[in-house]
Amino acid sequence: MPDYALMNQCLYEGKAKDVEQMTKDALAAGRSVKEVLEEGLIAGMSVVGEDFKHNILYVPEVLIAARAMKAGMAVLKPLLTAGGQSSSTGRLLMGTVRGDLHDIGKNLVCMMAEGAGFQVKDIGVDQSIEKFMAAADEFKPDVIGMSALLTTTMTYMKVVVDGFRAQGRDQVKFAIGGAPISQMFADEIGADGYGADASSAVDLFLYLVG
Ligand code: B1M
Repeated sequence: MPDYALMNQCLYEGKAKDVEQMTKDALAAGRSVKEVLEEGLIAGMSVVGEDFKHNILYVPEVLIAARAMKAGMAVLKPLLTAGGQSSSTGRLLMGTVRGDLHDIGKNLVCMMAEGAGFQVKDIGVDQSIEKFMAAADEFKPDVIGMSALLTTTMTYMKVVVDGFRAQGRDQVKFAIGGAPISQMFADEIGADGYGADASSAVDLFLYLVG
């Protein structure tokens, strides 16, 4: 059994190389991607989040922990995206909304959607409605997924949904997610659904492309 407590501690301390190696070792020991992701990486990041909230950790330390998390995710990426070669399930445009720089959760959603066969265009963080619209014009997505981690940026999701609807672009579906997002908020802003985590986000995308 991998020592997930140690892996969480290494992530907390931002030891990217150790996290990367432990992720490889856990997979080599036959542990599932889901287990390694949830118990090794996400669990470590939750402790970071708690200590960040209580001013035990500050932005620089959290950034370093995020880098370690990404090192582990890079090992998992080929496995999470495997099986998506046909890319015929649907087209997904993903971005984190304006003012928000958090991208770890969004990246996971993108990887898992790719693994489910979606063609994914990730436009990155801090994206304005103009950027979503320009990318949608070019990529012609079935679903637009938006991520927000801050209570101050989640309201921008409504700006994007309203902007598309105001132009009569009703055929594209909107899926939203991120730590402060709920189904109630999705209903409130007229989004087509909410994903609590990356795998329920993919279930939602599949449902939306019907
Ligand atoms: Co920030 N941060 N942060 N941060 N940060 C939070 C979000 C916070 C909750 C921490 C805390 O106080 N406990 C808090 C927000 C409080 C609030 O708004 N109520 C916070 C704050 C305050 C801030 C700053 C304002 C701090 C400051 O500067 N004083 C600042 C804002 C910067 C900005 O964006 N403008 C800031 C900065 C940062 C870093 C840059 C240091 C770093 C981000 C690095 C990066 O992403 N590249 C960071 C981090 C790492 C966090 C925490 C610790 C971890 C987030 C994370 O990656 N989690 C976070 C604490 C927390 O969330 N508990 C925190 C792991 C990830 C797998 O989970 O992102 O939730 P998550 O994604 C999940 C689901 O939410 C869902 O699926 C994912 C996988 O299961 N999901 C979707 C996400 N997006 C989806 C989209 C979908 C569907 C599902 O679309 C359909």
